[in-house]
Amino acid sequence: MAQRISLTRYLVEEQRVDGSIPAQLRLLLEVVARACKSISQAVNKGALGGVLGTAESENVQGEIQKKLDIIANEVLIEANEWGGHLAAMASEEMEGIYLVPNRYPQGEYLLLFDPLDGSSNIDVNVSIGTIFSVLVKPEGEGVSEQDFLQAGAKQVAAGYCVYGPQTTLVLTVGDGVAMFTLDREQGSFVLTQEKVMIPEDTKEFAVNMSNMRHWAPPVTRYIEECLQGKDGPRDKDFNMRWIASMVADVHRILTRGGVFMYPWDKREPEKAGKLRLMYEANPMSWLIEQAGGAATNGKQRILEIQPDKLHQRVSVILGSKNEVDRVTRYHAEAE
Ligand code: AHM
Ligand code: MG
Repeated sequence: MAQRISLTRYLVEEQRVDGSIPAQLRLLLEVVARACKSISQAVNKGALGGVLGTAESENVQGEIQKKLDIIANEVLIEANEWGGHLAAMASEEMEGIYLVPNRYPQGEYLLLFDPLDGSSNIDVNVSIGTIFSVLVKPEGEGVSEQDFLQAGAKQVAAGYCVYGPQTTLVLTVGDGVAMFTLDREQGSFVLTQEKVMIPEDTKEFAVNMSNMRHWAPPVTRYIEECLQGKDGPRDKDFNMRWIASMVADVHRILTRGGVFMYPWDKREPEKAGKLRLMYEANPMSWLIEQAGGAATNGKQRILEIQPDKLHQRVSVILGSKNEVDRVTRYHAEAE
């Protein structure tokens, strides 16, 4: 039987052989994975665990929180605050940053997460996930929100865990993308794919089509051409998928290619997009680039955007390189 490589062993070897990660970062990633395991348990229990439904609260973006949004946020904080590897955390579900309490040692890393992505899918038993991103705290005393405002290109680790028919953890530390499947009997994540690569071309797009009439012309042009299929300029038929969980849509793209878009739309023109730069777009964009794909906001590489606030939103186009390049070119041509 082929040897099974656990997440722990993978990380130790990344540390030892490739030198991609220091020991503190390895510890941090193991703790995040442990938290994901525990969120996965809660997700699995569903109605039996009393975790479905809405909580009586709103998050900072004015969205109604689900019970699982809050549970997942607490699990991640409790798991990560005592280990000594972190200086602070930031979450889609919390208004300000969370400082590691004084009673624990302070580390040099900053952890950002969307604890439960795809919240609208929780109650209907469709795949959801956790997305995370790790930055290094800049030199200097204390830690402030400003320390988090670093471009995605500065990430030192990023990943997500998708809670679907299987629980899969997908990770990059800048040395390609690796996927780990949760073995529930052993209670450990096992390496099931390494050096994941996305095909450069695709015939599959993912976008919420019900927003089409609100998009900017370059996005409409791209989708209209896809819809014309063999009879149009693209000369091939396209397929559409939309799970409404970014984790699940990105996971499909990492597995078989495709293009994912959540573009700006004119209903709320002052908002750059729906998705959040720091918790969703940055980690996913780095994973996609590490797998040979591309990610832009239509005009600029997402990883190069300099954030000016923690909960900043962004327009997202990511996936198979040639398609992302095409949508980006349509934006340039429209200018
Ligand atoms: P959430 O973080 O509040 O769950 O929102 C993000 C989700 C993404 O996972 C997904 O791509 C998108 O919102 C779905 O939006 P829509 O409801 O327009 O289909
Ligand atoms: Mg969310």
